[in-house]
Amino acid sequence: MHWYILGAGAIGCLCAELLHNSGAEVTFVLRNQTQLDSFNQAGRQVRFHDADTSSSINVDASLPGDHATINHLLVTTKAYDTLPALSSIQHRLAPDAQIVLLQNGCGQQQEVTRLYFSLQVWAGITTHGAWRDAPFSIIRAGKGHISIGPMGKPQPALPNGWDMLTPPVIAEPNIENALWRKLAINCAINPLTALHGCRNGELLTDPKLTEQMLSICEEIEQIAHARGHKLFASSLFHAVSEIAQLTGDNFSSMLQDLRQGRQTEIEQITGFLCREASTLGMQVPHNQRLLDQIRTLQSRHDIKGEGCE
Ligand code: KPL
Repeated sequence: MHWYILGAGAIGCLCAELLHNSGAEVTFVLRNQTQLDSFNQAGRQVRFHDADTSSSINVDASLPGDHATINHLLVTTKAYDTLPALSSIQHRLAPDAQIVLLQNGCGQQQEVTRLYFSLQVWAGITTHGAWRDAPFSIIRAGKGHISIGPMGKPQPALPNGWDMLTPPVIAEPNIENALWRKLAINCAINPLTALHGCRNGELLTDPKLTEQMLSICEEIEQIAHARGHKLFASSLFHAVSEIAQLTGDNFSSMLQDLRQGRQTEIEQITGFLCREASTLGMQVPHNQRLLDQIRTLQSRHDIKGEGCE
């Protein structure tokens, strides 16, 4: 089995390791020659570290303009890069290629399923914690799991070879619901922490932020319910508080993006929620305010957004 990976960030690299360890051949599709040069400088290796261990794997790399046919593709780019990245390799995709989208946010999965209707598409979420301290060098920040499920037409529960991964990948028959759960958590934590420049845990220790988080959660829950998604056994606020506690020392991915001058995934997170609300004719003023504030912050720093709506 040969898996290509678009997106060599922390999650792309972690998945490269899982696939490599399962016996699959793994090739990154890197963005451009500069990224390929940096990969060559890293010895065409990906390195992994945690407090006590370090390891490395060797993987191949190609560029979008190459010609080898792609039958199996994992996409771990930022959510907003999905369509441009896929279109850069469209000429290489086999007509019935298998694609796994493992990213934050919502909307892009449905778009890919609609636009690339001949392909077999799975979407997924992961709770693995990892971050990149240098190109192709990953710090493990907590073991988690990956859940994958088919999008659109009837397909096998997992793509080829993904039943061989360790730890086992969870086959999630209702992946849309899982995507909504992850979206709800990201909507509640990411923009607030990004705006206030705080760690996830501070959402629980600052009463003003906790109150804001509660209002945000109530709006998300109303939209999810209107869309037919029951999110958690407890309230969303309760579930989010647990995650904010568990990841208390972390800076959310949105805050990290802002600090590093990168575009955030706000349009695929809170933007998606606000678009859903508008389609349903419902109001989400607290979430809309967060969306506007992050857009303003991005434009102040001259970070390009998608300008949805
Ligand atoms: O997924 C996350 C993110 O930062 O994107 C959470 C769960 C909020 C942890 O930081």
